[in-house]
Amino acid sequence: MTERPTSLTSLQYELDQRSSPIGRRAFLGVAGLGLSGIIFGKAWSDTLDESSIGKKAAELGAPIGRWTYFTVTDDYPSMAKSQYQLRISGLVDRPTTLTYADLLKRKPTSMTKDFQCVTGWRVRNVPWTGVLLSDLLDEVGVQSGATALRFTSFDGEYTESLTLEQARRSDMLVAYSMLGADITTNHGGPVRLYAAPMYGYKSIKWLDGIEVVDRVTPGYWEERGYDVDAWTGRSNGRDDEAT
Ligand SMILES: Nc1nc2c(c(=O)[nH]1)N[C@H]1C(S)=C(S)[C@@H](COP(=O)(O)O)O[C@H]1N2
Ligand SMILES: [Mo]
Repeated sequence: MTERPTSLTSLQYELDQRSSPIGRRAFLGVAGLGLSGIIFGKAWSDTLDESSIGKKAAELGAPIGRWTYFTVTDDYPSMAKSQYQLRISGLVDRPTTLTYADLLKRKPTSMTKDFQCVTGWRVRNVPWTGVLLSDLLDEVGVQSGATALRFTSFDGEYTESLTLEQARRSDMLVAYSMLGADITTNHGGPVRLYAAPMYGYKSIKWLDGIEVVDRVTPGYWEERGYDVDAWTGRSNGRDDEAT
């Protein structure tokens, strides 16, 4: 298997050995997937909450709150802003391809919210800026019969989904800035999704396509056992505070 979060630190790896999210169903879902299966597939330990992760991190002398980059391919695909294109297709009145410059011309929306991975780490108060998904949907005109979105990544592997209702929320962002700067390659730049109320796996990196479709197609991790509706604190058997 080629799936592996290549930059996973040894700390994160050790923590994830103890702190993966969910129960048997997902465990079975990820079994046999190689390293990513190991990392995402261990049973959740009740004794390891966020603060004990912090304590463990301190014991190991490693920084916590440090962001862990993920990829399911062998690398972090890099793309110049000048080359970037976002294709919006499917059940829309006006199929559209937007460049990076086109996105910057649209009304910006900013929000500051936590980022929570389903494996347990959380980064607080992250500033994000981009274009609201709902603004883009209004622009292209969603046709009747559409119920969901399917997202693709230019890493060639990762996919995600949202229902149309979820996508129209005011905290679903096609983001080009995070932490006060352009989104870096490792974090999924130049453009990624930030699905604020959901676990990090919904926030697809290196976003290159949004297809409006008539049914939900489970995304990469969802095919491997994670919940399709990924609400923080009320999915995947977890009880984190909401993001
Ligand atoms: N294309 C792509 N998007 C992805 C992932 C990935 O491996 N590939 N990992 C997901 C998961 S599980 C999380 S927690 C976040 C991590 O974002 P980061 O790498 O910027 O920390 O990205 C999500 N989006
Ligand atoms: Mo994650």
